[in-house]
Parts: sequence; C-alpha cells; structure tokens
Amino acid sequence: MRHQPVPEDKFSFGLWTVGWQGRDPFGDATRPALDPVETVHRLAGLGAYGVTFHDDDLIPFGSGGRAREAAVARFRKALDATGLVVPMVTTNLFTHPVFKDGGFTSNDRGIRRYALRKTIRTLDLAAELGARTYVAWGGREGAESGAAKDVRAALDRMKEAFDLLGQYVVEQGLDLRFAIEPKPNEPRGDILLPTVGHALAFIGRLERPELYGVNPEVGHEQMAGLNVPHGIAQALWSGKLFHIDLNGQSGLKYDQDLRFGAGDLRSAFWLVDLLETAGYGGPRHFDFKPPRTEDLDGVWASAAGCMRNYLVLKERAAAFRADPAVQDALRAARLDELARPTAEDGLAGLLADRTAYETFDAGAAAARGMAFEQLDQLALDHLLGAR
Ligand code: XLS
Ligand code: MN
Ligand code: MN
Repeated sequence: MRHQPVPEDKFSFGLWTVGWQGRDPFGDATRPALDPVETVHRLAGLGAYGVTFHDDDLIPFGSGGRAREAAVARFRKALDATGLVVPMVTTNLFTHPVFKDGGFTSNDRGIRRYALRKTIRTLDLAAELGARTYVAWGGREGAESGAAKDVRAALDRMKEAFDLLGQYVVEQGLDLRFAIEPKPNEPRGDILLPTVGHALAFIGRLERPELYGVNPEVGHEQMAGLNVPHGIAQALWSGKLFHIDLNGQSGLKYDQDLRFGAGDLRSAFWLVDLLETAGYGGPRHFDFKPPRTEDLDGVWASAAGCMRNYLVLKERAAAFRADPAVQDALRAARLDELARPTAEDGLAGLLADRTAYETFDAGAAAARGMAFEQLDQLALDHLLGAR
C-alpha cells in the first residue's frame, strides 16, 4: 500500500506546529523562526493539502492595515503557487499579556469586547481565504483558584460570545462553522470546557447549535485520562466532529504534542480505524510540536512522520477489518448483536416476552465468555505487522 501522502489524504498542518521554535517554560528557542511562505512550499512538497494558522502566526500582533494586507498577499501567492488550501483558521487569544485571564471569559469586560473584535477580524480573514472551519480553543479561559472565577457567570459569557460570533457569520453570509477545542489544563490550572463531553453539552445551550461542533485533540483528551477513540466516536455519533487535531501523548502529563503515532500507538490505531470506517470527511490536521532537540531537518522529518504514520495505521486497520479471522472473531464477540436493536418488538413486546425475564437463564448467559481477548490479539498482530 501507499505510504507517500497525496493531497487527497487531506493532511493539514498549523503554521505554529512546524513553526514552533522550541521555547518552553525552562528554555529559550532552539530554532529560527520559519517564514509562512517557506512553510507552505515545504508542506506542499511533503504531500500535505492544507495549512492553518492563528491570526498572529500570519500577521504579527498589532500590525496595521498595510502590513496586514502585505502578509496576506504574499501568503496567498504561495497558496496559489502550490495549490495548498486553508481549511481552517483560528485566533490567538492566549499569547499577549492582555489575555492573561482569558478572552471571552476574562473578568475584565473591556478585554472580552476586545477579544470578540479580534476574533471577528479573523472570521473575515478565514472567509477571505476560503476556510470553512473556525477553531476556537479557549486556552486562557479558566482559573488557578476558586473564588477568582464564577464558573456559571463565565459560561454565560462564553455562550454570549459564541452566540454573537454565530450571529455575525449568519448576518455576513459567511460559509463558516465553529469547532470548539477542549483541553483540561495548560496554560491555565483548569480550563473551561475541558473535554469533548463538556463541549458537546455546552453546544446544546447555544442559540444556533447547528453552527458549532468540536475539534478534539488526541493529547488533550489523554491529559484528562480519557479514551480518545471513545470521545471521537461520541462526537461522530452526535454529528459534531467538525475537525480534529492529531498528535501523540504519553499518559497524564504536560501537553506533549508529539508527532502522530508517537505516544499511545494502540489508541492511534483505533482512532484511524474509527475515522476511516465512520467516513469522517474532514481534514486530518496535525497539531504537534517537533521536539526542541530537532533542527529544521528534524522538523520536516517529524511532519513527514505524522502523515506516514497515519497512512501506515490506515493500512493496518484496513487489513484488520478485511481479515476473515477477524470477521469470525467479531461475530464470536457478538458485535453483530450489539448493532441490533434491543427491543424492535417495542416496550409491549419486551414486557410480554417471558424469555426476556421469567425464563431467562442468567447463570447460563453469565457463564459464556465474550471472546474479546482473541479479537484484541488479532488487532495487535495486525498493528505489529505479524499477520
Ligand atoms: C493548544 C491548542 C492550540 C489549538 C489552536 O494546546 O492545541 O494549538 O489547537 O489554538
Ligand atoms: Mn496539544
Ligand atoms: Mn490543538
């Protein structure tokens, strides 16, 4: 099978990912800044189809009209030259000190209004560049201490912000949908909307829920100790997987942003299996950070590795699904029964069915094994290339 990425694979990267200079809380930058134009050319050369960015990744914070136009114009020229598209755009509401207590939920009302205006400018830019998805990661929407944040009031403000942004998109006729990105912590001690489940529940309270979905990130769910494929499956089941941030993470620690396939490989296998079998049609977006040990050659090797690992896992997952022994094992594990409604005879049928309760042999049913271990070993064999 093919391990070389092509645009049809829909792989995309953020400017801030390969462009990360390696600055962390304990150390300075280890790499030079990357020109967004060079990034576009390099990503296209590697076989990616899309590039994404925060407003400030492309247009330095505070740039006025002329500088802004010039930055967009030369970026657009690189897009036209390479055929790379911009599927998603987002706003940086976390780097500048003004956002130290958040953007949409800062206790300071003036800062909240500023954050909304900065975001609205980015919505215009997103539409101008043809993006269909706007990601909203509320990195600084949170707290380190109890009384500092009235969470119910902050959620009111968060709802107000998203409703206003939705109104703007509808009134301006922009072809954009919002994808909320959950994260449990970092840089705040605790962040609002910490998991996919919290975000899905929040979306149900918005004025135009159809405009909003989620952008789960692999590592963020794992930082909360959660099963990533399960969370993504629930987002898909809800019709809300608008976008996805793929990367790697090793357990409950800081946000590692390893390349996709590093960290929890079994979880990555099941995630690719899910995305490919559920018919997810959106971008496969890598939000990773090439470790600060790497020079620029290492950066591009790391980016290429994300795509290669996705394609290899896609091949392994397809081989797993196609294996007749796996199909037998799936039946033995009664997956076909799970897909069948529990009471197609309705409540009346269930109540009238004596075999469902009165004569049901719970002991015999309990004695029967589920045959999950044979099934999982087949999966592991395929993942390891042993079948
Ligand atoms: C940080 C987030 C961020 C978003 C975009 O942890 O992953 O990079 O994806 O703002
Ligand atoms: Mn992350
Ligand atoms: Mn992300």
